Order: sequence, then structure tokens, then C-alpha cells
Amino acid sequence: MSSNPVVTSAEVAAALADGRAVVALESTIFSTLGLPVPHNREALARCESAVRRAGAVPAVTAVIDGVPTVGLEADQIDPVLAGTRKMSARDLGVAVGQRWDVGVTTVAAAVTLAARVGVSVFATGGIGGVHRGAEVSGDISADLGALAREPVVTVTAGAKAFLDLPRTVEYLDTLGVPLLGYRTDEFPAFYSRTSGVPLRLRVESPAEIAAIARGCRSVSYGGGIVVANPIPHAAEIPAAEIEAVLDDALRALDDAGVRGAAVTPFVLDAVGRATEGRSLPANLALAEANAELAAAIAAALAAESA
Ligand code: PSU
Ligand code: MN
Repeated sequence: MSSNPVVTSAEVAAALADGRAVVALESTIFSTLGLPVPHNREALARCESAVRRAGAVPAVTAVIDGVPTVGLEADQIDPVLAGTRKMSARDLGVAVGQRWDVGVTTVAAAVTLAARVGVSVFATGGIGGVHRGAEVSGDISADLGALAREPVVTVTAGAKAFLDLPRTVEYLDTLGVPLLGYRTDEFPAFYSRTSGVPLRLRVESPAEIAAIARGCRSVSYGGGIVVANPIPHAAEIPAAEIEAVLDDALRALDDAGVRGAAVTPFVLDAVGRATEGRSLPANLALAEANAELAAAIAAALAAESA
């Protein structure tokens, strides 16, 4: 393993060597770009405990001092929480070449690093997708390509409604990514359990998802699987309430002329400020629920291959 330029923490390395369950986590959500202080630290603690409760080892992904890393040592947590440089898959090699102090991972960068060390299950809050107006701006998150490319099961609460959700689902279809609704027939909209966008495939248990992952391997499908896990009922914010806030945020985005990688952080910040009391607990609850489901899937996969 010493020739692998992607480094694992001591705990993650030991778990991988023993064939125990590991769940990769992205770090943008835990950085200043994803959630405000101190909620980012709370989100990390809750996601890590949820993974551990389900018998798996959490592995936060990042680039630290120019080194791509899966699983943080204790002294690496604070720098990642304070991280301000977002990395998609396209930025990983740049962060290494330029020796960035801290690069935090989007979904695209996280699944890429996870795959390099053989971690096959990953949890996020929400994936990026096709932006509204993409027919003009061309803005489609590189998350989608990475989800199709890397052999990782990703658990997500769908995607935020500031994206074009029907086109996001269609794009995953086009890329050939199995998109599984976890106990749902609709693509969830992050804060809301429903979006009106139907899904073709529904699953009921972690064991069923593990069996599908095995099935994908058996036919040499080399890409990823996306599991759409609706936010827990108790934490849900109704779609109508979110929609009004989003309209304002998207207008502000236009007025400010924000483009490219800055779009998602800009909208997250605007929605966060407009709905603070509701959206923060919702965000934490869905991230924790995704970590828990991912750990159960990882445990089912580890048991099958034991
Ligand atoms: N959606 C959220 N919260 C987030 C993100 C998306 O609700 O924190 C982050 C994730 O890290 C995701 C990234 O991978 O934004 C997508 O950014 P872009 O649209 O620039 O690809
Ligand atoms: Mn983009």
C-alpha cells in the first residue's frame, strides 16, 4: 500500500485490512462552505457516531498539506472544519500539485478518493446535479460524472430543489447510473421527502442494496450506485416553504453574477440565512440518517464478502 499516493488514517487502514465496513464522508458539508460554525462540527460528530453505531468506521476525505487523505487523524479535524477551498474531482490533482494546505471534497472528489483506497460506500447530504437554466449556462455538477465513473454506493437525500431535479434524474439515467429510491417512489428534494419526480427503482433494505451492488459487480459494471434516502419525517420542511426562499436566492444569484463552482455555496448560504431555524436541524438530521444507512449497507457488504 505504500505506493498508493492516497493516504488512509491508521484506523481506516486497519479496518480495510480486516475487511471491516468503512463509510467515506465528503468534507465540504463539514467545512465553512457547507454549514455555519458550530453546526459543522456537530454535523461531523453526529455523522461519525451514526456510522460507528451501525458498526462501521467513518472516513472523512480531504487533501491536507497536499496529501489526498481518506480518514482523518485527530489533529486534522480542525483544519478541515475551517477549510475554505472546495475541490471537485478536477481539482484533486491541482491541490496535490500546488500542495494546498486544506482542500475539502465535494461528492465528486470524495467518491474518487474513496475508490482509490477500496472504500465502496459513501454518505453525503445532497449530491450536486443539473442546475436550473443549464440549457443556457451549461452548469451540470461534475458530481454526476464521478458518480457514474467510480465504483461506490452513494447515499444522498436526493438533491436540493434549487437544481433542476427532473433533468438531474434524467442525466443519471443517461450516464447509466442505477438510482434507487430507499423506501420511496420519488426522488427526494433534500429538505422535502417528495419532489413529484418519479423513480423507476425502489429498494426496502440495506441487504437488498448490497445484493444490487454485488449484482453490478457480477456483470462488470464499473461505476457507482446512487441511493436516494428521504429526510426523516420529523425533520422535513414542506416543499412550498423552501420554494419561496429558493426563488429569492436564485434571483440574488443572477443579480450578483455568480457562476461556476461558487454557485452551490452561494445558494446554500442564502437558503441557510433565510430559513436558519428550520434548515439547520433538517440538514443535520438528513446527513446523520444518510450516514446511518450507508453504514448499514457497508456492514451488509462486509458480511457478504466475509
Ligand atoms: N448540496 C448541498 N450541500 C452541499 C453540497 C451540495 O445540499 O454541501 C456540496 C457537495 O459537496 C456537492 C457540491 O458535492 O456541493 C456540488 O458542487 P457543484 O455544484 O459546484 O458541483
Ligand atoms: Mn457547477
